[in-house]
Amino acid sequence: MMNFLKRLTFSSKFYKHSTVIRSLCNLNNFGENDYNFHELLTPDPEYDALRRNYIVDGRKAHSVLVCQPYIRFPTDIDDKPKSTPQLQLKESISLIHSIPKWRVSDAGLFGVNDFHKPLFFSEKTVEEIDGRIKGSSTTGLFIAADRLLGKQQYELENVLKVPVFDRYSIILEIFKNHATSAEAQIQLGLAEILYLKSRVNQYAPEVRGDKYSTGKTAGGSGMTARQRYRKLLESRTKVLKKASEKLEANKERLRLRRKELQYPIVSVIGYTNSGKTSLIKALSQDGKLSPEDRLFATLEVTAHPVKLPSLRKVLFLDSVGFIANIPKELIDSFNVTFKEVANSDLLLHIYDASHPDLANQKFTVLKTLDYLKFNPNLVSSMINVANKIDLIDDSSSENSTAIEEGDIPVSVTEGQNLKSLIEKIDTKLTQVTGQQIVKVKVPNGGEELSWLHRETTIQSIEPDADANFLIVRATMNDVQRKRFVAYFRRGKK
Ligand SMILES: Nc1nc2c(ncn2[C@@H]2O[C@H](COP(=O)(O)OP(=O)(O)OP(=O)(O)O)[C@@H](O)[C@H]2O)c(=O)[nH]1
Ligand SMILES: [Mg+2]
Repeated sequence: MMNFLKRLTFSSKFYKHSTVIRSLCNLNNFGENDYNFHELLTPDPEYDALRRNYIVDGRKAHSVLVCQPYIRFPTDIDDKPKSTPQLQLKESISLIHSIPKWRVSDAGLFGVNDFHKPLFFSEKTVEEIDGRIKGSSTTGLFIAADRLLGKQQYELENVLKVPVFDRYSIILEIFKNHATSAEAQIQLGLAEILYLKSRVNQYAPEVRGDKYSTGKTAGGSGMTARQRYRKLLESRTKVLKKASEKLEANKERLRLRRKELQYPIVSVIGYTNSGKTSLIKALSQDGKLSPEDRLFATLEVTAHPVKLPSLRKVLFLDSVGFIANIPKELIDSFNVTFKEVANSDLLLHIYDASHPDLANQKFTVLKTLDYLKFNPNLVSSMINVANKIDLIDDSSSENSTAIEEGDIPVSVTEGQNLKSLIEKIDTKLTQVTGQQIVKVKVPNGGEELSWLHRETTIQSIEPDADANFLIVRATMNDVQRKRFVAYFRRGKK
């Protein structure tokens, strides 16, 4: 297996453009030299205080009681596959474990009739939660609903005397811990502001004043706390939007240069923790990639070169995973990342075939692609990869039957079936790009070679048995192939 993988990766022996490609691959280096993104992202003490008060105080390690709400008597019939409250609770616990130093002190399911009560839960349930907090080491409460109303959060914190988090704020905190590049930080910053705006509007910060006032600029400004916070958020939004536009422009430049060089882009997408980074690491042998058993380990887009069996060179893009029940604002904030993925030649959808909530995860991925308005042709040509088959022990189990015909079953960690997958990618790329690797024998140092250099992407050049000739493999579409034949075989026209 290792030999097979080694053959797929770049061999510098006859690989002319490798330096160019490597520099093109470094997507995080998107012009930071000519535009100081990091200066824009320098911490602002007042903003940080606001963030800590209204989202999560990331400086504190918390022991968290995870409350998974579920509707007792659901009435709406939709086409969504039914996840169970137990599975949702499991995912909520994983979210907490994805924040460094946080742990789960207690967890449970709590039935509700709707999500609109002033304290979110009934008074009786709040009493029960209060008892569980007092009887444990709990320092924070995670109500695993997409989003709480500001007032609900405020009232609950008043009664229970611990900070209360919703799903949106917990995901923001996980992102914050993984956002190392300017790309991730800009997009996360925009997602945070949307959350903070709704909090500031709903909460009446004046009321929270004593507990949450940042103190510093209150005196003498003549503004209420709410006005001050709004102003702060508006000015930060402007700065981040400008940075985001610059980021998008740089990405577009990078995309056009790649297009010129005719390197097809294969984006690996899928539910968080399904094995996207692991797969790209296995195919590219890129030692810098580090898969982790955490949700949202990867946030920004990174590109990784791979040479396929046809000797075609492609770039694999790794990026952020999808998750169910995520507020739309959070997806919208990552539009630069998703735009880049949407501009791929081919999508590889990798799913964890051993996961008990598989149907729901697959549904979430398709729904998200739909929401992001991905080109239907791109979605219909997507290759589905059923990963982690090493964890399915019974071939008649529900999960194993959920692998649909045409999906490629693999185990990335065991290196199982990756050869079939890579061959399928190669064939599919020929279909979707119309480009083929054409092998031609040309005179050494002749005009044909210059033409190929100028008009096509040369994949490799090897000496022929006859020293007067070279064997060249070049990527060409149909038009280029016909022009080459017309130009050199039938006389120059
Ligand atoms: N058993 C098993 N585990 C796997 C396999 N592929 C990946 N994993 C594990 O699954 C976990 C998640 O892998 P990643 O590659 O980080 O997943 P990801 O989709 O990039 O996750 P995010 O970036 O967080 O969205 C890691 O602990 C991997 O070791 C597989 O084929 N079998
Ligand atoms: Mg990853």
